[in-house]
Amino acid sequence: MTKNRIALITGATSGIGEATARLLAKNNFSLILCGRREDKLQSLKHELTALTSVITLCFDVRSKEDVKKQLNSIIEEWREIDVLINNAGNAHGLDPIQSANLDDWDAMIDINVKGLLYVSREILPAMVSKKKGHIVNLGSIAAKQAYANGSVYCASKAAVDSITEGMRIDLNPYGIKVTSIHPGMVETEFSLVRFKGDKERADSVYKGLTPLSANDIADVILYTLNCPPHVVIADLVILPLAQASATVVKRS
Ligand code: NDP
Ligand code: 8X3
Repeated sequence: MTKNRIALITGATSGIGEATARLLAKNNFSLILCGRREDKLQSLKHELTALTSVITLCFDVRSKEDVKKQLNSIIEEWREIDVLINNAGNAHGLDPIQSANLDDWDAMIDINVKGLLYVSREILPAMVSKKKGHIVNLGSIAAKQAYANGSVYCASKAAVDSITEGMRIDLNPYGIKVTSIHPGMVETEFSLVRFKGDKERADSVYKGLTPLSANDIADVILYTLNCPPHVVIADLVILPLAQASATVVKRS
C-alpha cells in the first residue's frame, strides 16, 4: 500500500480550504488543517477522521511568532509535508484608494502576502532537503487585473502571483512543484468577510449568475496535485461561465 501524502492547508475552516480538505481526505492525503477558528477546526477534524489522519493547528498567519511556534510544534511523524496549500486570505473592504480604511490595508497585506511568506518560509527548508514537494498558492483573477475600489486586495494578490513565480525559480533546482490558482467569483464566506458581515451586500455579489463553488476549486487543486511527476500546472485562471474578466460579468 502506498503511503498517504501529507498536505498542510491554511484557511481550512471555510470556503475553498475546507472544500479542499474534504476532497483530499477522500483521495489518500493525511491532513494538517490550519485556521484561527478552533471550533471549526475541531468539527472538520472530527468529520474527516473517519476518512484519513488529521491534525489541526490554530494560529493567525499574521503572527510570525505563532506561525513559527505552531509549525515547529508538528511532531516527527507529520513533519514530512508533501503539499502546502497557501489558501488563507481574504479581501477587507471595497473602497477607493483615497478613503479606504488603513486597518483593512494592513489586514490584506499582512494576511494575504506576509502570512503566506511566513508559512512558506517554515515549510520550505524540509522540502528543499528532501528535494520533493508541491506548493499551491491561491491567487485570484484580482492578481491579473485591478478593479475599482479593490486596489490593495488586487495588489496583495498580484504580490502572491509574483512570489509564486519567484518561488518556482528558486525551487527549480530542488524539483519542487509550484502552482498558482487564480479563481474568479467563488461563493464562500469571502464577500461576507469583505463586507464585514453585511449578508445582503455579500449575497448581491452573486446575484443573477452561477458563481464557482468552493468544490469547483478543490477539484482543480486535486487535479494539479495528481499530475505525473514531470508535469507542473504553473498558473491557472478559473472563472464562472458568466464572468469574462475581473469586471465583466453577465447577470440575468
Ligand atoms: P473564506 O472567507 O471562506 O475563507 C478564508 C479562510 O482564510 C478561512 O478559513 C479563514 O479562517 C482563513 N484566514 C483568514 N484570515 C486568516 C488569518 N489571519 N490567519 C489564518 N487564517 C486566516 O474565503 P475563500 O475560501 O473564498 O478564500 C480562500 C482563498 O481564496 C483566499 O486567499 C482568497 O483571497 C482566495 N480567492 C477567493 C475567491 C472568491 O471569490 N471567494 C476568488 C479568488 C481567490 P479563520 O477565519 O478560521 O482564520
Ligand atoms: C476574489 C475574486 O473578483 O472579488 O479574489 O477579487 S474578486
